[in-house]
Amino acid sequence: MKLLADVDSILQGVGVYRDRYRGGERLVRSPLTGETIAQVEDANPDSVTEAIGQSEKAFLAWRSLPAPRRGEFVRVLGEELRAAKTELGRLVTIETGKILSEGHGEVQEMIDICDFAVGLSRQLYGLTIASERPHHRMMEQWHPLGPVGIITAFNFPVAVWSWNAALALVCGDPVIWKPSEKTPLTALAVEALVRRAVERFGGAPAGLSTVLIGGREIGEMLVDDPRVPLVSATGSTAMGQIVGRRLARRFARAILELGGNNASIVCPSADLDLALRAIAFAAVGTAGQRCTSLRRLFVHRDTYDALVDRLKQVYATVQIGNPLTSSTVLVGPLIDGVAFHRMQEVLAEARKLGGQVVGGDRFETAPYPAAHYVRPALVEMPGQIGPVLQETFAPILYVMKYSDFDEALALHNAVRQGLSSSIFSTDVHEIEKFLSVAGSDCGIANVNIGPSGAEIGGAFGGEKETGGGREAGSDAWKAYMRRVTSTINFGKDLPLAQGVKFEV
Ligand code: UN1
Repeated sequence: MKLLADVDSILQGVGVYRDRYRGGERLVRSPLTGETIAQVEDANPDSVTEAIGQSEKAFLAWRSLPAPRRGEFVRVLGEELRAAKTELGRLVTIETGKILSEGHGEVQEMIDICDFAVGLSRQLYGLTIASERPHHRMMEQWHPLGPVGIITAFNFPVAVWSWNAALALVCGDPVIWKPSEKTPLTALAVEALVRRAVERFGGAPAGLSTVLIGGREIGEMLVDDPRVPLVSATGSTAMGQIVGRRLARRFARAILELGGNNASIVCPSADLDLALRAIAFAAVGTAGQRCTSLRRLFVHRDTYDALVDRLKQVYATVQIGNPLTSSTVLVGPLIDGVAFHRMQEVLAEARKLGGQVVGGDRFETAPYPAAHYVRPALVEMPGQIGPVLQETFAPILYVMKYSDFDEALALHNAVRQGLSSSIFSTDVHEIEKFLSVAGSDCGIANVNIGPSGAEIGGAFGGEKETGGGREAGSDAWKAYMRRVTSTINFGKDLPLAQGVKFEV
């Protein structure tokens, strides 16, 4: 009952209309207690088609607004997010189960990308290129692309939307968002904040930013609609394989951010105090439900016992529970029972293959039988086999011993995913090798921090089965625009490139 009132007051506070979260057919549960906290209505196929049509119309108006003016809209949105950070962060916690500082951190990530995008709105630079022909000039321009479909996962229910939306909006593209069916409330809260920003900004076209609640069918409609030139999708590799193929069929663009199986290497020279804290945050933080969570740990045999003993202490003492009722909790629940059962299956498989498992059991002292709290699992594995090769969205850390750095590096790269990675070392040879062409094959390679918790300034994404997409910082904006290369002749002759002669 208390949670229900909490949710109601947050949603009312940010301006969500009550009929958006009461009386619908889709039940929304909080993983904190397992109780139903709202009932939302799915968008129907007609409304999806209509929303895409509106978005297409909005594009024609929005693309003609100067980019810095579009940046002004994102600035206003950032202000709305700042003002609502406390409530929205709490709602993230209620809907995903992550601890409050991470819930608030997620909203901070939204604010940060808005700030980044505002600056970017004056920096959508094209190049001027030297032409080989006399009295000619070459240049490129970046133009808006069209409506952008955004499909997001439950674990970062609002930040991942904002990485895409803030960039897309300054780039001149309307956005259509299908949030995870597990986390529609945070999306509705963001929808209301966008509406406030639209009202304050004045002059934004209708349909600039749309939220479509529902299941896979809605995502499929976005993926298949020729009016949507780009879809950014975050989720499992299995999902990405379907989305990527379907987009390719109609030559649409994809930004895919899929599974990670992130590893760290702990070298003999590592600062173990620092490594221990970094590993704990990356492996048990967010209950192992980040795509950047640490899942594989390679520890040098000289350091192995010392580090693993201390890790076991952390695993035995880390506080698990409802983050709303205790400020010292560091590990919240898993998202649902499916995730819990999958974790148990995978641990059973690991045991069968010789894995020594500490933890991983259901955390029963929490007074919520319908919720799924677990002790994070530390699994000493005899090798990189079986479940170590796959991503399980749960707090399972596989630990493996190594003797030779090159062997550890080879094992590090010998998985199909390529999102994030890190090394703990103070040896410049090892560090530089890890970052070199022959080093980590991931999109993110860190030194003396864990693989998770990236800032928005860098491009976020990974290689191989992670899908290759890049979002947020650096030049990720280019994916949301189309490039036009122009050659301009300001002379009176017509010299042809490559010295071709063609006299008529
Ligand atoms: C995700 O789990 O999908 O780097 C994104 C991180 C966060 C984003 C994770 N900034 O861990």
